[in-house]
Amino acid sequence: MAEHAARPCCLGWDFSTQQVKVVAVDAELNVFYEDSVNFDKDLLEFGTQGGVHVHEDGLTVTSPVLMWVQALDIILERMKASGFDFSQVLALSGAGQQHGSVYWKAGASRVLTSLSPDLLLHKQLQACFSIRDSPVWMDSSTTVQCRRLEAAVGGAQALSCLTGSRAYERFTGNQIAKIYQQNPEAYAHTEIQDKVWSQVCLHACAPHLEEKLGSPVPSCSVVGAISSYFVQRYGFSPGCKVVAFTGDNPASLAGMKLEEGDIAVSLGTSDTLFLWLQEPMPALEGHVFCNPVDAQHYMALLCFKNGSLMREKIRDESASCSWSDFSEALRSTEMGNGGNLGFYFDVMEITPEITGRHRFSAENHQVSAFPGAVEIRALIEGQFMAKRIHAEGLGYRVMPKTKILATGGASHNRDILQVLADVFGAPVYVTNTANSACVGSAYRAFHGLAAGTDVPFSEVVKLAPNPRLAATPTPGASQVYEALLPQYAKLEQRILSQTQGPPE
Ligand code: XUL
Repeated sequence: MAEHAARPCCLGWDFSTQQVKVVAVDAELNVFYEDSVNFDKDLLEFGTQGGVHVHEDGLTVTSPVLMWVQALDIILERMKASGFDFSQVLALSGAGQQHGSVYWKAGASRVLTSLSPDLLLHKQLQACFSIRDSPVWMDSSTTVQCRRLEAAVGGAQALSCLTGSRAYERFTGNQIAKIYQQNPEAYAHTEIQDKVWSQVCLHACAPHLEEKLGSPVPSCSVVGAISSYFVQRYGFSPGCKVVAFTGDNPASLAGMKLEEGDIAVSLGTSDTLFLWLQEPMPALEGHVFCNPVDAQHYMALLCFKNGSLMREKIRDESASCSWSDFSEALRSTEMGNGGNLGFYFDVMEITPEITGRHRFSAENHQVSAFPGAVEIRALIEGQFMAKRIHAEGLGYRVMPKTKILATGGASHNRDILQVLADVFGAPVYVTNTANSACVGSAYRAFHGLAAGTDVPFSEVVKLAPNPRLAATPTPGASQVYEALLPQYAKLEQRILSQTQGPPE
């Protein structure tokens, strides 16, 4: 099509749980093409729900690896049919759902170097995988392997110091350990490409694992030129560069243009925090990952399960099911809520592992109820204080240039964002992140092109749309919350010690 013609661009791919998505971004950083294939709707023959198969044990969750390959075929064929000019693609990069793993069978690299451009990929890669149902991030079947891994490295905190996270069922090391233990033949026939890993973790997972992995590279590395298969079948230029792919969370951080000291807060069904970290302090909660746009730094991820779920419940109970009454309650109560603090976890929280509702008066006495407006402010202040406390627990510090980027359903509520700005003492911006992993991958492709010249990522994405300012801290907010934050942290510890047995 005419508008696709003759525009030098980069492609960003996102292989997510429910779909594969692509965007094309031009040199002015405008997205001018996007498409997606939804696994449940467009690839009915695989019979997935939400892109996955939940097995009978309720713990094992996998996706057919060939479904992902076929989705790539479908998108590329559609792009070709629409007249997309692949010869203009300077570079591409991408992201995948984190922790999903693919097991190339010994000999697959030979097949990959001799692909016929006359056939679709999924026809040629049928026999190339030693495991056809790939474990994905929703899998929680590897508790045994998790405990073994922690024991092998000297405990959960030791593992976190080594890798950035204690053992989690969905993480790939434990998934590989399970495959080795339950299906040694498939493991033996697996070849995995180049990375370098912690020796003690490698040995704790499975033997000869390092041979199947290779050395990790900075995320902006060009890992090679595109395969001749894509050049011949789709008309990519042979010089089109492939920039290292990353996880969907790091790719979103890039897509949101997070910078040093920034924090992204996604206010959805559950709330998620991405932090830019300089000096991480790995802990028993949250995850520290490599930073996808600055190899010297890190990023962290924290998940809070009781997000909109709780906000909606309290809205129904204390604000007559009305968001405008909910907002009015926030406006009519003061910062700090007169010292009243609340913890609202109707489902077992992840960060921290607490359940139930716990309310405390200014004198630290546990009380069973608050007046409606106090309840609403206690919920919102409590949710944001918890975020700040747990972010700081991982080494995060608010800096004078800190921006908070808010996304997700609750980011449309200005009064909620005002509390966020006040609790963190930093301005809050809103941004559209519908495509952030995909767009972030295209930005990272541009960064990969520029990386040889040491241009920082922030310079590469200078022209990309900026987030919109939504709230700035109220004068006096920092004094209020500096006094209240230690109080909240202390009460959280008190609840934890009352609701949990002695530590293992
Ligand atoms: C992060 C995680 C999920 C997946 C979603 O650790 O498991 O956010 O990355 O695709």
